[in-house]
Amino acid sequence: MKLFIKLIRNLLGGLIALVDVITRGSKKKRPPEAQKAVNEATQDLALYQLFACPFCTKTRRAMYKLNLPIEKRSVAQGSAHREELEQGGGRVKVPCLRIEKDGQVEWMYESNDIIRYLEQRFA
Ligand SMILES: N[C@@H](CCC(=O)N[C@@H](CS)C(=O)NCC(=O)O)C(=O)O
Repeated sequence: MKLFIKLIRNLLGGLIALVDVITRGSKKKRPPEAQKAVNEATQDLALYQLFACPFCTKTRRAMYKLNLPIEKRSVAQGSAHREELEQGGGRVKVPCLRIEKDGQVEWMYESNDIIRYLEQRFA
């Protein structure tokens, strides 16, 4: 039964991710120099996520819309990124944005907080 629920959840999550890709539309356009600066700034960010997680889809959609090439790190079972997230952030919950600034690392959980942070910094 548990396995069946997991399967349905993953199927629904995958469907939401697919609909997102089909309907996401266009990215934010910036002059080349501005986009270059944004690309550089996003190198200090990484999104820990799962493909079929609807909260991750929502966050990836915001990243796409804002044209942010943030590295996505899957925390699938057994992956090294899952370990990193657990050790660094304290729990395996996604999405989680890893923010590195002046040698300090912050782990930001909650899709709404992540989206707000990205919009305030890059919109
Ligand atoms: N309120 C959170 C919900 C995130 C959430 O429930 N993520 C699920 C995957 S879809 C998860 O990681 N669950 C594991 C847990 O909560 O420990 C958000 O908006 O980011």
